[in-house]
Order: sequence, then C-alpha cells, then structure tokens
Amino acid sequence: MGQMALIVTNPATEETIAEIESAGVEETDAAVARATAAFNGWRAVAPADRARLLRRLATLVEENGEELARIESQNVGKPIAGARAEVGMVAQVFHFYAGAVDKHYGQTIPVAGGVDITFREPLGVVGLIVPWNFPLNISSWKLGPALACGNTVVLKPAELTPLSALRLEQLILEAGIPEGVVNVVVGPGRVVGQRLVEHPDVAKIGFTGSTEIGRGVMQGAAGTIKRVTLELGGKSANVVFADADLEKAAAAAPYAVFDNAGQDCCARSRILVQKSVYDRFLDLLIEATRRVRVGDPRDEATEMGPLISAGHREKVASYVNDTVSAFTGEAPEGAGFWYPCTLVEASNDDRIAREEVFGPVAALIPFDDEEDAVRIANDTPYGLSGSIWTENGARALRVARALESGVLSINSNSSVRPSTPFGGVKQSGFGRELGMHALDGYSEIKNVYLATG
Ligand code: TXE
Repeated sequence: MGQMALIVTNPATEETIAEIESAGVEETDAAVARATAAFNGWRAVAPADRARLLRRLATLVEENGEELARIESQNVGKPIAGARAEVGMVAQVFHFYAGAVDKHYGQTIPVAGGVDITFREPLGVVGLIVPWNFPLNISSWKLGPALACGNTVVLKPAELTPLSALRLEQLILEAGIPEGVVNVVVGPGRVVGQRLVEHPDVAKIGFTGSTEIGRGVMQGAAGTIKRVTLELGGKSANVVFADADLEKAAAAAPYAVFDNAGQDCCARSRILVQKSVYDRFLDLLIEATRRVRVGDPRDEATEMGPLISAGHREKVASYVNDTVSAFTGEAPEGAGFWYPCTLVEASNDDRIAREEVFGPVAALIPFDDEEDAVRIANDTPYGLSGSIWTENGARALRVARALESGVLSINSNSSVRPSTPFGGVKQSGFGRELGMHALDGYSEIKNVYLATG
C-alpha cells in the first residue's frame, strides 16, 4: 500500500524540490511481478537488438545530459561541473555494455564421448539498491551489465535522491526498452529494499551502501539463496612516500577526499605521509585545501557543495569534535548542510581513522618506511581503494601488491572507468562492477554435455 509522501530536498538550500508518493510492500511486489512477466521477452531479444537498445539509451542520456546533470546537482548538492562529468560517465557505461552484449561468450570444453558447452544465462529479476552519493552513476553500473545479460530489473534509489532514477526510467522507455524490463520503485530501504532482498522471485541483489546495511542484505538473502554483490564502505589510504612528486601529490590529495564533499566510498580519507617529508607535505596540503572552492553547486567554478542532510552533517561533525584540526576551511553560512574541508592529525587507532566519516575530513598519519606504510594502510576492516605516490616504479608495484584493496591508483586519484573492474575486499564487500567482470555477477554459467557416442 502506498505510504506517506516522500519529501525530496535540495541540500544546498534546504528547500523542498519534490514530493513523491512513497511505495510500500505492495508496490514492490507489483514491480517484481512486472519484471517477472517481462523476463522471457527480454532474454529472447536478439543480442544485436539488445545492444542497439542500450546504445540508444546511451545516446538519450547524452542528449538529455544537461537536464540530468541539473537534477543530480540539485538533489545531491553536487557542483554542476562534476554532475556533468558523472552523467557523461553514465552514457559511457551504457555504450560499453551495449558493446559487451555479444562479447560475453560461453566455452567448449574437451571431454570424452561428446561435446561440452557452457552458456551464459541471465539470472532473472534482479533487485538493484542504490545509495544517495552517486545516484545515477551507481544505477548505471548495475543496470548496464544486468540488462546486457538479459535480466529484468527493479531499481530502488535512495529515498533522499530518487529524482534522476525516475527521469532515467522515462529515457529507458523512450529508448524502446520494453515496459516491465526496468521498474523504479521509490520508498524506504527497510520496506522496499528489505522486500526485494526477501522476495522469492528476485534472483539477485546488487547493493551499494553502508557495511551495516550490506550485512543485513547478505543475511536476508540467505533465506532464498539469492546472489548478492555488495559495494560497501571504505577507509582508503593515500600513501605519500618521500620520493614522490610532493607538489603533485599535495595538489591532488584534497580532491581524493573532498570530491562529492567526501561522500564517496573511494575517498582516500587517510593520508599516510612518510615522516621525513611530513611537515613539508602538510604545508603543501593545507595550501591546496585552502584553494578548494566550496559554495553554490550551480556555480560553474564550484568544486565542493554541501553534505546530503542535517543528520549526516551531525554525524560528520561528531568525528571531528574530539580532535585537533590542522586546518579548517571556509563554508557558506545560512541555509544548506555545509561543512568545511577539514584536516586532522591522527593516529591510525583514532576513531576518525577507523570509521567511514563520509564527509570532507581527512586524517593525516605519519609513517616510517615502506613496511610501516603497508602495515598502517592495511590496518582497517575495509579494502576498497587507495593511492600510492612515489617516483620509484618498483616500489609502486610492490606496495600495490601488498595493499589489501580492490582498486588502487599510482600517482593518481582515479578509481572508476567504464571498462575496468571496481569493487572491494574485506568488509568493503565483494563482486565487481564495471568492465567485462561485472557481467559475471549478472549471469549464471550453465553447462551442457551432449553425448555424441
Ligand atoms: O546508507 P544505507 P545511508 C555509508 C556512509 C554513510 C552511511 C549511511 O558511511 O554515512 O553509509 O548512509 C537502502 N534493506 N555509505 O544510511 O542505509 C537505502 O534505502 C535493503 C557508503 O544512506 O546503507 C539505500 O537505497 N535496503 C556508501 C541503500 O540501502 C536498505 C554509500 C543505502 O543506504 C535497507 C552510501 C534494508 N534494510 C552510504 N535499509 C558507499 N560505500 O558508497 C536501507 N536500505
């Protein structure tokens, strides 16, 4: 039964931008029923035609890019320039999976007495549960491979940020993807999300969100032995060695944690710096952080907007309150959930260095040598991303091999590209999104033996 209206807010102004009827269990079941009914038709669409439909969707995302970027900027508080880049990636992701549809092959395996063939079969109806930090982007990372493999979908955006998914749903239909193949359901996680996790007709949950809720998703999925892919929290390290190009590393470091106001699972929120260059690096970092332009997300020059909500701002502040900040930047006053860029000197045992803050707050931690750096970087329950800054190529690769992390970049902050696998180890989750690897999470291998005897 439909529940009360869901109020959607612009976090930069605190104004209501939409009121949406919130779905409940009944609407979720209806969406699963529509997706179930559409499945046989969708899986039977010829691969080249499925590819063409995904390509048309990618083109529609490009053509409507400015509108989508504005929706995302207004609903999440993202600077408009960054929102445009994110929408650009969404189109690239759909282009990539359009190209992947007919390149995800089975095999023939040498056996005695016959022929053995593997097929890549779709799973059925998949439930996609998405957070509020990159609503459209993360939706596309899951939708692209799910649709390419021939699954049908129920997509649940975060209740704070449903607007871009609702617009995307219209574009999906406009692209000619049949009705029922993608169904967006807006409602509370503990109702709609929970129902998807437990629903007997949902074959898999693709989840991005907190480790805590991810744990519940995994438990809930056990009842029906659902497949799950979990992209969870992070506490990634940005490791700066004394032999790094310090100017370059310091100029990049703020954007590794203040992008999206730090509400990024890949945020390199622990900055590990070799002791011999610590003071110099700190000076450079403060200088670079001072230059981050915080303000109105509609302004083309803005680099950082507000946090998502008042409650989230309180949570972020609670991490900083009992520490001594090395630097606190400027943030607008008045309406909006603003929080300044903050640098804190810490030990890896401090709460601020152990838990995901999910705000523009970086903890600086000194280290002695390479061994010490690897030890500290790995001393966390998480393992999603990270950066290594050094001009020594052998060291870069040695440390990259030693770090417990699903994604790493050397002399860069970059974590995601449409064609390369993305995902975590340890309590950051499992399964890979993006690239050809994501297709494995949205298909099942069927083995068929034909006796030729
Ligand atoms: O995440 P939730 P929240 C982290 C980050 C942040 C914290 C809380 O530290 O501060 O999580 O954010 C749906 N069954 N990350 O509360 O609750 C929910 O509706 C099924 C890291 O927003 O995990 C939303 O669609 N689904 C992360 C999605 O789960 C449920 C991104 C994520 O919400 C559910 C976001 C339930 N019982 C937050 N309860 C990252 N790593 O990128 C909620 N949901």
